Amino acid sequence: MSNENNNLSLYGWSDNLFRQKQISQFKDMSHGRIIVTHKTCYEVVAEDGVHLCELTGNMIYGRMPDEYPCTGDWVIFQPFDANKGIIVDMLPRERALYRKKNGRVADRQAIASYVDKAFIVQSLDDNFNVRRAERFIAQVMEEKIKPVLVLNKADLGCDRQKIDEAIKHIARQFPVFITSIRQPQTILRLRESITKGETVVFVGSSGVGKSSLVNALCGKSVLNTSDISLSTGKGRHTLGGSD
Ligand SMILES: Nc1nc2c(ncn2[C@@H]2O[C@H](COP(=O)(O)OP(=O)(O)OP(=O)(O)O)[C@@H](O)[C@H]2O)c(=O)[nH]1
Ligand SMILES: [Mg+2]
Repeated sequence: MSNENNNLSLYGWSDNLFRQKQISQFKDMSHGRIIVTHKTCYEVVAEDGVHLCELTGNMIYGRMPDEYPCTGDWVIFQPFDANKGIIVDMLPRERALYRKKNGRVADRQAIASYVDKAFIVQSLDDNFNVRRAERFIAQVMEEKIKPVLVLNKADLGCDRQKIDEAIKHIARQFPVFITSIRQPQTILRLRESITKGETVVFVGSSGVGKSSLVNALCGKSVLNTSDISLSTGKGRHTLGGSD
């Protein structure tokens, strides 16, 4: 049998995932990828469009907080009505990022999975901190996700020589991009580093420009930035693929 889901391959569907699905008792149902996580439901992109899905009882009870589906997970669902569904199974998760709630490992929550690259964003002001960047790099590498350092707000007039010196040990091993949403050529270079079908996430402190960078990369406003509202975007996680 072969995998013929051409459009989902843009979202990362692979022969390996196809084989994993064949092992599930629900292998004859639809599959798709979670693209947005709401409080009690999920938006799942499937071959025939996006379905708003809830979890079946089996998917809710007896699970640890980090075992609940998250954005990026591949799931099997039973479609019903137009564009609705019930998630009945989840394919084994790989390359995930987690967040510790209340600083406790036992309370950790998955925030994104099947991530290929993590753009670790800092802004070139007080936020710039080499040790923090190193910690993020170590964390994403543990999950076999490729780290990329993005130093944003280059237009603020930083001391480039000092910055280059501070990060040279990182730049020897990993890609580093110096960006500004006000300098289109820096955004172009960042975009060229993302390949088709790849899943990338943006991580970093609030206000460093993650949403602005995603918007600049997409060439349109897909996420709110703090200029517009401080409270929007809750429950959504920035998970950008290329297209
Ligand atoms: N000068 C300058 N400002 C920028 C740049 N990128 C983003 N900003 C501004 O920084 C502020 C925060 O940007 P956001 O994109 O909302 O930051 P964020 O990282 O998404 O923040 P959270 O969503 O809170 O995590 C906004 O006012 C942006 O306009 C840049 O390259 N240069
Ligand atoms: Mg944001």
